[in-house]
Amino acid sequence: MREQNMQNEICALLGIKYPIFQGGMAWVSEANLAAAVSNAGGLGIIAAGNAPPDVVSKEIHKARELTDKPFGVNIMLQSPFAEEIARLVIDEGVKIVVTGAGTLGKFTEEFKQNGIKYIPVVPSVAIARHMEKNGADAVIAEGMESGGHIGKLTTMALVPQVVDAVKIPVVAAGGIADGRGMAAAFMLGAKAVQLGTRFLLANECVVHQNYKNAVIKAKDIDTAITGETTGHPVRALKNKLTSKFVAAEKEEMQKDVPDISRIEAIGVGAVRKAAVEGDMEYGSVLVGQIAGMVKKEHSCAEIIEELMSEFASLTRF
Ligand code: TUI
Repeated sequence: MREQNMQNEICALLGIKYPIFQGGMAWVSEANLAAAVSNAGGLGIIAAGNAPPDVVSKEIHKARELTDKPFGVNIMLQSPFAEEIARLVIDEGVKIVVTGAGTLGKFTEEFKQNGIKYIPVVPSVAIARHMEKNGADAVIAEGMESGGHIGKLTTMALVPQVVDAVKIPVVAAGGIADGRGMAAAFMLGAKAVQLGTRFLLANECVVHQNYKNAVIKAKDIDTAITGETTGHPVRALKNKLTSKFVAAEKEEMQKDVPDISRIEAIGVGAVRKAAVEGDMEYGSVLVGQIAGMVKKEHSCAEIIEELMSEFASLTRF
C-alpha cells in the first residue's frame, strides 16, 4: 500500500491517516463504530440524529475512552436539539463538526474561535458556496445515491461542479463503497470520501442484525425515495413502510389542500424502529443505492485497508 503519499490536505486538516469518513447515520453511528473507524485511520463520526444532548455527551465520552484519534460529531439540523448539540460539542471540545439536512449560520464563528473544523454536507453548488462564505473548512458533496435525507443531484454531477465552485476541499459521498468509487471521486476532484452503507456491515456497527441482513440481501434497484411531496426526500429500502408512504402521498396530492403533516407522521420513529428494533417491514431502512454491492461483514480496519489497497492499485496518489 502506497500510504505514505496519502497525507493530502484533508488528512492534514483533520489529523487523520486516510481520507475516508464514516457517514453520520442516525441511530447507527455511535461511539463503538466511530472509534473503530478513527482507530483504523479514517474519520469516525458520531451521529447526534434526534438524540438529546445528554445521550450525545455520553457517546462523546465513550468514544474518547475507545480512541485517542480525532473523531467528529454530525449534527442533524432538523433535530429539535440541533442548537443544544452545537453548544455541547463546543463545550466538550470536539474538534470536528459535520452538519446535515440544513444550514447552521449561528455557530460558525464560535466553531472557528474554538478551533473546530466545520464540514457541512451540501446537496448543491449554491449551498456549497453559501457554506464556504460562512466559514466552512471543507464541504461534503452528497449525491442522491445516498441513503437517508437526500438532495436531487447525483454524485457524478454534483462533485465536479462543487469542486469548481469552491476553494475549500470537497469530500464526495453517495454511491461510494469500494476503491473504485473512491478513485472515481478523486478523479472528479474530491479530496476524501464519505461512506455510510459500507460501514453498516462493519463488525463494530451496532445496528440490528436484521438491518445488516437486509443490506446483504439488497439488490441495486431495491431502494425507493419517499417524502418528495413534503420537501424532505428520504431514500430507504422498499418495504411496507415505503408502500404506505407512496399510497398516502398519492392520496394527499389528489386533494386540493394536501395534508403534508399526515405524510410526515408516517415516518416518525421509523429510523429507530429499523436500526434498533430490527423492524424491516415498518421501520425506515435507510441505505444507499450501492447496497447491492455491499455484502461482506468485516471490521472497520479491514474495510479501510481494502479500500486503500484498491484505491492505490487504481491511482497514483
Ligand atoms: O442529513 C443527511 N441524511 C440524513 S439525516 C437523517 S435523519 C432523518 N430521518 C428521517 C427524516 C429526515 C431526516 C437521515 N439521513 N444527509 C446530509 C444532507 N444534507 N442531505 C441533504 C442535505 C442538505 C439539504 C439542504 C444540506 C443543506 C441543505 O440546505 C438547504 C436548506 O434548506 O437549509
